[in-house]
Amino acid sequence: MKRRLTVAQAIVAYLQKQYSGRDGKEHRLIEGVFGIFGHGNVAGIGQALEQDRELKYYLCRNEQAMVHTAAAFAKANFRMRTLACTTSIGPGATNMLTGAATATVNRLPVLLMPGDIFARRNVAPVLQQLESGSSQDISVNDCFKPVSKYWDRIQRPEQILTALPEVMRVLTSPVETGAVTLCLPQDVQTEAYDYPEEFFQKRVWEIPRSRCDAGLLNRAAEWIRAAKKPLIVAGGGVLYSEASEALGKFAAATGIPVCETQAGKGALAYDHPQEVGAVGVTGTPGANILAREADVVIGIGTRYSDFTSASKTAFQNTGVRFININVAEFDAYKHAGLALTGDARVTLEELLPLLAGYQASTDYRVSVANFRSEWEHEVDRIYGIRKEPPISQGEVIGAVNSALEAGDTMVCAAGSLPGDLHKLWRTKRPGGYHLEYGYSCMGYEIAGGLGVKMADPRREVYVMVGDGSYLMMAQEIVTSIQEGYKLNIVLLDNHGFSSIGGLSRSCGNEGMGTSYRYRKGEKYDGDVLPVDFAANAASLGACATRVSTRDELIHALAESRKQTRTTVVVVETSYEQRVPGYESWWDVAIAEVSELEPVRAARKKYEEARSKERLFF
Ligand SMILES: Cc1ncc(C[n+]2csc(CCOP(=O)(O)OP(=O)(O)O)c2C)c(N)n1
Ligand SMILES: [Mg+2]
Repeated sequence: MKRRLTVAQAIVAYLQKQYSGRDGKEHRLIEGVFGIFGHGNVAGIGQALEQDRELKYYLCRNEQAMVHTAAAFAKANFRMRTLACTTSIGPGATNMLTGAATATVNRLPVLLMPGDIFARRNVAPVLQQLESGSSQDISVNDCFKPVSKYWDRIQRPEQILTALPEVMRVLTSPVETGAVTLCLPQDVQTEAYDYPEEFFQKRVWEIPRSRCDAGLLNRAAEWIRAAKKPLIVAGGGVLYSEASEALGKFAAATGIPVCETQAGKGALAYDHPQEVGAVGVTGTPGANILAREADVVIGIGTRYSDFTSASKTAFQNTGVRFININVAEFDAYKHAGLALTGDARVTLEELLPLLAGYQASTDYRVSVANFRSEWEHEVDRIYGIRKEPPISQGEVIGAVNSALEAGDTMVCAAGSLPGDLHKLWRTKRPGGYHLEYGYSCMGYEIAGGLGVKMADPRREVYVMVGDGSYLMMAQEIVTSIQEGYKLNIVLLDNHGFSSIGGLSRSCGNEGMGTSYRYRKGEKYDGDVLPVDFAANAASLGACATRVSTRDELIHALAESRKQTRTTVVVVETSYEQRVPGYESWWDVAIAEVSELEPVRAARKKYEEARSKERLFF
């Protein structure tokens, strides 16, 4: 039996039959398709989506944003489901590049289908075509190659018979996943072919729980038994493997403390007795002191970014050894680790019996408990700051944290918020803390919040966004209103880039280009720019309020929760009052020579700090 369809119709028919499966549960893998139409897709994929409504179509405002929405949707679904994205050729396509990089860096599955120039070629150059004198086999879509985990261009209708299964394999591979780009020349999209009927039957892509080598597992148990100061670093892989319960049991049974990366935060609830909070550049004092002294570090589902490793200065014990549980061999071997290549949940479940009778020493467990209670006091102190307006960011975080119920999710991505949230946020359940900090992409916040809401519309989603990020990409408020996916957006207006301003000053400079003030001669030293964020949000259709005191903020958050459409609470916050760093450092290279004394002083300190960077062999 054959079905005569266009390439676009066949893709749409195929995608709706693809499922992911794990632990006996099945999920429709591609929940729907976001897209903006142009001549490169309207008559192809657009036509197919319009005639076959099984695969739901969503309109967004910006192609970069829809990729963030898809990635956030996938992250909130622990990578069991995702969304596809269709664009026209040229700028519509390349607008997705930043989103693709964000998804790939964060190891999140997204399916991108940019339109492409005519395969037939005779009408070239078509509108928006990049020409090349050295090859006709080139288009702007070639830019997606380095940011995609799979990249293909369909030149003939029958090619999708072999391309689409590869697309699905990569999307559902816990090791390989990331952005998958399928370039669709605009003429090929509309060409018909007799596709075999079986191609459109339901297919379930089982996401395996791969098991680690038994010998290596035994060796890991020996290393842990011999350890005096073991420490677990929980990364995003713990969440994607849905291994929180297994980790909680492992930590409770062994007494080994657990610290968390940005992607791993929420792996354990903040009140779990072994949970010592954020580690690395934006870590808590306890976690960072434990990391500095640890003799065995058990990294679970972490890629050891510089924020986690404090630019390779976090682990200072001369004899430190790493045991890395990771589904990706690539990550498992990092830091010369004993590579337990396998799924986090089953590996923890199989490792625990090998540690029967083992407990971290009483002294060690007491010090963990002390670090925990000291940190709780510090969070209370920062949440409890009562600054005159403009109020402090720490207070705002405290107020928002109290406004959330257990099932809700907080979303953020860039600026000074991620570091403060990593330290201060009290996460109640896995998935409750959603930070895009692999790419820390300004503009992810609202678009990402939409994806999180779509993943489970029953929950309240709180988006925390700086004024800089908001100005970069706020337009998906319109999409949230059109689709009826309500977001609670909290906009922290500190009139500029407090994060980069602080960084600039710590490097001996004066924070050039980081404040939203009028130009006065050479500098932006004038009055604050009169940007009215509440009016801006209201003009997009949101329910917007402006507050200045903490009490007003708490009231506005309560009101916002009751609303059925997207709300934006704008709160002015202090540019200067910052949450400090604790026991850590980040390598941002400082000018080796300068006319400015503060830069020379910063360089001197930098060289001292850098001497602590380690290589592991
Ligand atoms: C797309 C993008 N461009 C630039 C940066 C570099 N960057 C990181 S934070 C930041 C400023 C963010 O400003 P805002 O959202 O107001 O947060 P604040 O620093 O004030 O907390 C910049 C420019 C980035 N992370 N992403
Ligand atoms: Mg700001």
